[in-house]
Amino acid sequence: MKLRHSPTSPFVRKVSVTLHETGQFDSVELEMTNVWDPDTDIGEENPIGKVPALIADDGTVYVESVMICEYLDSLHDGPKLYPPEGPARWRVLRLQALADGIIGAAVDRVVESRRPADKQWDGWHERRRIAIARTLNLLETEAEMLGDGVNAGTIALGCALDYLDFRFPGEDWRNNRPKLETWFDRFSIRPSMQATRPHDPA
Ligand SMILES: N[C@@H](CCC(=O)N[C@@H](CS)C(=O)NCC(=O)O)C(=O)O
Repeated sequence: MKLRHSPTSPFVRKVSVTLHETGQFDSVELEMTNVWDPDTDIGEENPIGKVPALIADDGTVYVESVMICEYLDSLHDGPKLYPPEGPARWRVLRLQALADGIIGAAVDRVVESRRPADKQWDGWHERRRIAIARTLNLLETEAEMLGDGVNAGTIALGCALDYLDFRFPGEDWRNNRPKLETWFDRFSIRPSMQATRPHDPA
């Protein structure tokens, strides 16, 4: 398998953490991809033009991080990151959706901030910033239920919070969210999280 990869993308990171947690990291070749490079060939494999994209051994291209993570979870025999059914499944999918919402809004802010100043729209920035804050406030009220386990939802949340630290270090999400902070401190020491910390390419 091959993963079109970027060391800064939180969507890619969810896939990388999933690969580590399911013991499959060594079976995947990473292909560094700068989707913003005008000469990128990402569109030849992923017509949507985004990372992550997973190219399976039979040549099938899987796109969208949620689908790639669940596909990878189907390929191993260990404890599943996606519960197969019932309330546990909906809890995990809901957390994954909320965390992906944070990631999407944060990535939008980063992309917007790179436009020429006269093309940026402050109201749009603010809309995304408020959406992130509201979602974090909700998750603070639920943080004690996150537990110490690893699943697709907690992976997405861990990647979301670390991405906020990476891209918005001056806007500490921890303020007034002590339960989320405590959860994150425990989750982020997992080897899968340590091995995949976001960094700008050299
Ligand atoms: N919903 C997609 C989002 C992926 C995404 O937006 N990736 C960014 C990098 S963080 C990207 O490739 N952007 C290129 C573009 O928007 O053209 C997923 O979950 O995989």
